Amino acid sequence: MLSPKFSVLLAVVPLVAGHGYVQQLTVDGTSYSGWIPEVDPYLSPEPERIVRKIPGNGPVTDLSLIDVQCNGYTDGSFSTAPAPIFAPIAAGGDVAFNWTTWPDTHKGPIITYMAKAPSDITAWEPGTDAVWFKIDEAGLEDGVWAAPDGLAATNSVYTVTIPEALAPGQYIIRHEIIALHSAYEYPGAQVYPSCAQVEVTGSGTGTPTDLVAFPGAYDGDTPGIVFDVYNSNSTYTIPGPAVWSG
Ligand SMILES: *[C@@H]1O[C@H](CO)[C@@H](O)[C@H](O)[C@H]1NC(C)=O
Ligand SMILES: *[C@@H]1O[C@H](CO)[C@@H](O)[C@H](O)[C@H]1NC(C)=O
Ligand SMILES: [Cu+2]
Repeated sequence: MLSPKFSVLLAVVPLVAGHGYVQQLTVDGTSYSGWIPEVDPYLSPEPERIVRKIPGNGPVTDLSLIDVQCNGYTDGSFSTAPAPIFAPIAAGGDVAFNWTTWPDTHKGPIITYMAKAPSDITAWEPGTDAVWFKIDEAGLEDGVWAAPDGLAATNSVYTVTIPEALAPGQYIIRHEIIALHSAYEYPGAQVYPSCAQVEVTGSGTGTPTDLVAFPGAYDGDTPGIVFDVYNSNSTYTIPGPAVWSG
């Protein structure tokens, strides 16, 4: 049985074909499926993923909405519903995000944040609290964009290292591509966020700084949100705070 909402999404998907999402993750060497929006909602029972649900393969452009946090939803309204499970990872370990084929036109940065759950991550929604710190970023280097150029060189897989100094606990990893092909004005930049749930082990005691909120971190005045991507001989300022590396 399709809800009215899914009927609408199915009607819209062909028009927005050519975007993307994280289809698979490798966390400390173990492979997990992402939330597959074309398949998973229609399976019974619904599969349990470490990734918070996304409504489809499209972007978020109104950066004031909660949708910019995880591109997620709960029944009937967009939100950030927790996923039922999480993946273990040792601090210093790698998370590899395997994106669906990324469109050539969608040039932009790849940015990764984390946020520490105060208790059970399978019940935590950060809302608009400033809890997110940046652990990785890649933008424009010598004319080469993180997306799609960097991804094309790595089979669409982007790998992030969890800072060795990070304190143990349960975290959301918010990984995103921002596509800039329409970013000459706001709204225009297309944010494709994906939220994975992990439990970090180790003996780190580092305290992340520069915490930001989603929504909140980005708006039309944030450097790197409005940008003329067709002028490839310009320098690009990656949005958001400095990277915390421990
Ligand atoms: C990415 O995930 C897809 C779907 O699971 C898989 O077919 C593909 O081999 C993966 N790519 C890499 C480089 O692991
Ligand atoms: C970019 O512009 C500068 C200044 O006009 C020029 O010196 C440089 O060679 C250009 N770089 C590229 C990659 O076109
Ligand atoms: Cu697109």
